[in-house]
Amino acid sequence: MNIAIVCYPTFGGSGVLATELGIALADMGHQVHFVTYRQPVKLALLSHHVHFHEVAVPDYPLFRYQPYELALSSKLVNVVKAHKIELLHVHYAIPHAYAGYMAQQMLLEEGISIPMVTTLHGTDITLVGNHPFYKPAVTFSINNSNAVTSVSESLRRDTLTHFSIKKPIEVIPNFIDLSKMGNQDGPCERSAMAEPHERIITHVSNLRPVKRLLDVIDIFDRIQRECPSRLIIVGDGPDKNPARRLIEKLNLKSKVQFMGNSEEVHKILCSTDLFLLPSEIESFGLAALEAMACRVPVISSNVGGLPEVNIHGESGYLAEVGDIHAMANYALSILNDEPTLERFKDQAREQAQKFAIDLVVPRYEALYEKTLQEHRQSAS
Ligand code: GMT
Repeated sequence: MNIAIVCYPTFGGSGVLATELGIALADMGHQVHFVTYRQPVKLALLSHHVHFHEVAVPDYPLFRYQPYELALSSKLVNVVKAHKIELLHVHYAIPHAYAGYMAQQMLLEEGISIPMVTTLHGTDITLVGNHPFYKPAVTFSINNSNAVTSVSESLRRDTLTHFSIKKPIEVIPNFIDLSKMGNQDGPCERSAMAEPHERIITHVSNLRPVKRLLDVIDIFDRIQRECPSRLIIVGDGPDKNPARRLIEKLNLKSKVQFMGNSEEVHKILCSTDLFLLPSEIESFGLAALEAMACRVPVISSNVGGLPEVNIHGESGYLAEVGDIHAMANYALSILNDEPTLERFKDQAREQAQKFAIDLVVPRYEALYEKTLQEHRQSAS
């Protein structure tokens, strides 16, 4: 099948997931065309089956805001025609589903009819998409997609609660390639990050307020008072400076390391003992799944899709948003003794196996086939 995938190419769950999906589909023999404004960060290698088409938006003095949707939909029209694309798969509704719909309409004028699958990832529904500025366009784009998926049952419920949706939404969870994550070929460089007697705690995110980075620091502060440990923060974003100030205030500077954005998170996770994700909102928590795949137990909040990923008392623990006391206590109950930590590590990896790439990607493939078939039937 010739498939066009539209996604954000940056660090962030939806872009990472879309890229991994495209690579997996290409390995299965499909032709995959990524259409976005930059080569996705995880798309290191292009091949006979993986292609990248850049959406360029030329600047013009009249524009206060560059019309990205326009450029994207025009690019989609050109890519569909040039590469005989049979199906569009857009990740993150804003503005991708809207641009995809416009491309479909333009193509129809030329007698080309192709279906569009929209995957909802989280903030496109719970945070950004829910805003009255965007809501009518998001509702319209979802209702006019040929098929809609969400990455968790919780996100499906949120979508149906907040939007007037007339389409069925299929839950296809995010997935993980266990041969890449948690299957380190080289040695783990633990000694570069901590002393042998110290535990390593890690947080990975885009450091936006919804991730509650300050809670991460507070939880770590409580942990390190009872259990010698270091905190590694991977990612970049607006809460970095407020976090630095809190670290200074709590006198934790020598114990916390900022690593910036990394394409090799697995090299940090392989040395990690515990992962913290105390988010305010989280439709799935791909970062938690990546940690679990690397045998790292997770302490998270209990919001959104997190309880579907992190199982309380098995792969880690969950607590109410903002309950840093409970999160620190749960963390210490895992870290304080070696057999418990080892048990949680094994259980975390076991839980991650339920989201193995081989189990999930065929569900997308089956959905594409079903959507194509229905589309052909309705056209004839
Ligand atoms: O976490 C973010 O804000 C980034 C966002 C994205 O679009 O990359 O993540 C969302 O999609 C991920 C992949 O499906 C999910 O794992 C994240 O939970 C979700 N983020 C939120 O819901 C806040």
